[in-house]
Amino acid sequence: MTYPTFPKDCTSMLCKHLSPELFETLKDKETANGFTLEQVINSGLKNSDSEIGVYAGDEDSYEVFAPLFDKVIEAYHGFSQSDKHHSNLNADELKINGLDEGYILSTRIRVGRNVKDMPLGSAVSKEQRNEIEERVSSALNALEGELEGEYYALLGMSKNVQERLIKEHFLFKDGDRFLEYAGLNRDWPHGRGIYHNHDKTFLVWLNEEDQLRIISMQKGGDVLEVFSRLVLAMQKIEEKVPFAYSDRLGYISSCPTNLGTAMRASVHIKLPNLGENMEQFKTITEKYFLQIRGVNGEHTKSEEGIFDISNLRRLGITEVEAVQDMIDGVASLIEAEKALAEVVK
Ligand code: ADP
Ligand code: ILO
Repeated sequence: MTYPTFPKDCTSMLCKHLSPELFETLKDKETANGFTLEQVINSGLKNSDSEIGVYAGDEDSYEVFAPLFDKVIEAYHGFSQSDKHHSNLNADELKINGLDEGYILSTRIRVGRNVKDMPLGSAVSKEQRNEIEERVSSALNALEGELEGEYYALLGMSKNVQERLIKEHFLFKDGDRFLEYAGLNRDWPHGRGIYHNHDKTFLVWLNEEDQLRIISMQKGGDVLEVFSRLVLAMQKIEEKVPFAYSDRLGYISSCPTNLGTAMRASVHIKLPNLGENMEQFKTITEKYFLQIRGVNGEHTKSEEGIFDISNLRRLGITEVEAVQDMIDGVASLIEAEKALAEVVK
């Protein structure tokens, strides 16, 4: 492979950080599973509008290709090579700080997880992926109480059911082009599926970008209830299925943006006035380290003034701090929206 030509307007972290010199030092390296630089950067090369552009194939990728990944990790999370990740799941430390919960349409907190001693999704074989599905779905089907529910494999799920679950924000979409070129859609739909409890307030996605996405969600703005349910679920699942975890980087994920807590705490919220004042909107989201997504998830647009607002950083801060970023930032957005609504009255 020779040094790639990036389009002039390319702004991804891959274009920014993969210099010709760095490329030369990494181009012939591979991980213990045989994952190469070409595979790490393929999604970013094929999708020149990527924001990040790199994926890991295994935990070893973060070591072997560290000179590239560490640059991306530092730029995204503000986490340097000498930093170490820490966890804190104590819901009692969360401060609601005057958040007007009535303003929030729905709250969702998810974490990504991958199975210890298995390659990540980009490098996993079909047999390994099926084994993961079998191990994890058995553990999930044994859950009790509020978490009790059923696993539904994508293979054999009717198109109608699949589309309804996606529209209601419960299920992942298929055909994502970023995942496609990362090798994460291989053998689709084999090994993929969704588990949910009877109320659909606790869900687990299997073998999408990460091997597990553990999700707690409900209507309204009770962040504490959503967080507490997620923590219970994470702990119950980890008792049965050990996850890939590094002392330095925390939970290991396919995309470097999800390392550490692998947690994204989001609300769906109607902010029509801020939506018309993007400069003010972005000033607040930058101050509180928040990300703005559209109403149907990443790479989608806002509809009817509804936005998905979540914490941006996931590594080098604890789970409590990640959720606190979201709470404080959303409280500030709500205050700004109310003030703008008064002006246009
Ligand atoms: P992820 O959160 O796993 O990174 P996406 O951004 O693609 O992935 O979101 C997955 C789904 O979750 C989408 O349908 C999205 O609309 C939905 N979602 C995210 N946050 C919320 C929320 N607070 N309330 C309801 N649905 C949400
Ligand atoms: N590879 C895509 C998405 C990056 C961040 N989102 C995740 C982890 N789903 C890009 O580089 O824009």
